[in-house]
Amino acid sequence: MTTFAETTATAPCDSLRRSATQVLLGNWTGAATVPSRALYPHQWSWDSAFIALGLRHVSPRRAQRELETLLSAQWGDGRIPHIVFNPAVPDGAYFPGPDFWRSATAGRAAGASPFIQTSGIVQPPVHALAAWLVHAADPAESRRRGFLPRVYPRLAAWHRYLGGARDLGGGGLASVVHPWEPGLDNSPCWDAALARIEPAPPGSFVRADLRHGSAADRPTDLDYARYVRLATTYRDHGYDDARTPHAFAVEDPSFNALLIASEYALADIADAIGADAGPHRRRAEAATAALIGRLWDPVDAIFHARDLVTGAAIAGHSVSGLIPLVVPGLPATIGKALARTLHGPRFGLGRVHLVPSYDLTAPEFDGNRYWRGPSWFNTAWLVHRGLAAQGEEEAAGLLREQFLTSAHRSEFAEYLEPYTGDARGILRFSWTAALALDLLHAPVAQDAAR
Ligand code: 9WN
Repeated sequence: MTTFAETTATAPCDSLRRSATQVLLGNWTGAATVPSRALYPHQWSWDSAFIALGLRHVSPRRAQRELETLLSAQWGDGRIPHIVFNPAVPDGAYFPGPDFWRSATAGRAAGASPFIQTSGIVQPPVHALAAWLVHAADPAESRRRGFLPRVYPRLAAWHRYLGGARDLGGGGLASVVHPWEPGLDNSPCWDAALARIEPAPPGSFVRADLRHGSAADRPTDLDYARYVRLATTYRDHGYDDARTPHAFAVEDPSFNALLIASEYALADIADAIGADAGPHRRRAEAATAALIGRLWDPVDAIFHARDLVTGAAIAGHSVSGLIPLVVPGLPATIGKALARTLHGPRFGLGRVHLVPSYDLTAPEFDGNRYWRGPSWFNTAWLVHRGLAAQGEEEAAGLLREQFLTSAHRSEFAEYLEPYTGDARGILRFSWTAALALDLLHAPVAQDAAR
């Protein structure tokens, strides 16, 4: 495997920094950044959090704006929608678009904006962590603009929604109700749960994604038919979590780990603005105990998602189960066990490119198809941050080096085939560029350890 220094003969850092910045400038719409001009021409929730982490090194002010644009589309019940639609983009450029979600009408009772069109589902809560790190990049500018006092109430409401209406299992964890919500859309972990869903009729929708990439790299038509059915049912119940008969309800390790890391960030934000940080720290501690109690598997040495419809743990080994490495205060025994799993045959750290999204040894592994095996840059960034926090500096350094090499060589690909490192999905993908800028800035995630 060639390294970052070898693939980029002269001034590798400058060249990478320049091209990553160009990607972000090219994908900026004036108020936010699209993940990709072609495939994803609107604003996505967890993308914007990752993008802000890179933008903070280019323009802290623009990073703040990125997050505040997203937060301006927050619903009255606290949810941050997973897509904020850009009205200037033609209908049909992305499916499912505003006509499908109908947020202003179907989401009215849940407090959706009458003016800003959004989806009705959510994505992982990386936002408070991103807001805190954006502030830390330039505290003086942040204070001058009153950034933290403005975003704090919205971020707190977002966490209250997840900890309240979304604690469907009643055990202190947030649930996801659609495979798009954990962000790892077609993970094999969801196969059994999705198989129970009656697909929407063929021909009742038209996919836009296949115009921009190879069908072999994307979810299947049958996956889409089930995604559409689940979203339709939620919409037709007013996006009301209590009223919707959720046929897909899962406690996902990564989603909850990010909520915990963000809850600690909210405590830091509260301290910085003179609010009471105590409730945030207590909630983070309670959620950590719930995460370990409900999802940790000491035999497999990984966190497994839990299917709330059957009540059973989902047996598959997904990168999601490693991301709790980012949880501040995770017991060291669990951190060490996760690091061993990462080096083992299922994830092959150092022997493949980055961290595969799914178990390399499983029959369902597919190195090309989206979240069924390919390595993604946002999960690599999270695992890198978690390893650094756990004191696993050598592994963190290796992953950082691989990240920068692959990001540059692949032209900021959306994801990679883990064995060859070949680019998959689309190129000039925003979070790949943003997180490369972030890793370029600091040799290891110095702010990861608490
Ligand atoms: C559905 C935007 C998003 C990411 C997700 C990724 C993909 C959308 C899609 O793109 O999902 O939300 O159309 O496939 O799976 O993680 O946020 O980049």
